[in-house]
Amino acid sequence: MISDAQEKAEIQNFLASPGLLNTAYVYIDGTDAAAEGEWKTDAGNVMTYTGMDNPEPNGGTNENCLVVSVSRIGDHRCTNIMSAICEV
Ligand SMILES: [Ca+2]
Ligand SMILES: [Ca+2]
Repeated sequence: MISDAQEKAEIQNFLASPGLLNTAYVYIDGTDAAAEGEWKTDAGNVMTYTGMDNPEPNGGTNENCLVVSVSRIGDHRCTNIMSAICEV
């Protein structure tokens, strides 16, 4: 879960690292599949910060997974996601 703008920037900087997935969308543990517009982590915790960039979220009930790329956080179709990023 991304907690704030600083963590968002750190993750986007990481994705921009040479040799990494710098054009891909990566799943970051958030979904509004259960209730449209109510973003929760996979563990069920309500997210107070998602870091989404205008015009996201824009997928309604068709896009229920939170993804990050080097330039944007937004909702995305859960079926299109190739990779995930994990916090340890
Ligand atoms: Ca949605
Ligand atoms: Ca979207």
